[in-house]
Amino acid sequence: MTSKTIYIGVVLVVALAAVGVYWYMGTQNQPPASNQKLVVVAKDVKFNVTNPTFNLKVGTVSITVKNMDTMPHNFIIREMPSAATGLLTPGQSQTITVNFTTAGDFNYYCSVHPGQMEGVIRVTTP
Ligand SMILES: [Cu+2]
Repeated sequence: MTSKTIYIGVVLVVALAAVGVYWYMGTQNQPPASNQKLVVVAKDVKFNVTNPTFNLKVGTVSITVKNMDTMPHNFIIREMPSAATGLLTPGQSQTITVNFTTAGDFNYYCSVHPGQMEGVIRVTTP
C-alpha cells in the first residue's frame, strides 16, 4: 500500500465523517413547530368523548379547554404541573399555552375525576 493510497483513504474517511456530522446537526436543529392548536371539550366525564391520544410536535401549543359538562373539571399535564387550567365550572373555557421542549408521552388528566378523565399527549419531533 503506497502512502498516496493511505492519504486518499484518510481523506475519504474525514469527508464521510464531516457529511455524517453535518447530517446529524441538521436533524438536531429542526425549528420547533408553531401555531399548534388543540381544543379539548370536557363532557360526560370524558375529554373529547373518548380521552383520545393527542398527537403534537415539539414546540408551543395553544390548548383550549371547554367545559360543556354539568360539573366542574380541570385539565392538567402530569409531567408539567404548571401546564394546567383552573377549575372550570360548566360553560367555562380557558386557553393555556404549553411549550413542549422534548419529544415523549405526557399524561393529561382531570384532578376531580382521576381514572375517568385521563389520556396521553404524544409529542414527536417536527
Ligand atoms: Cu373532571
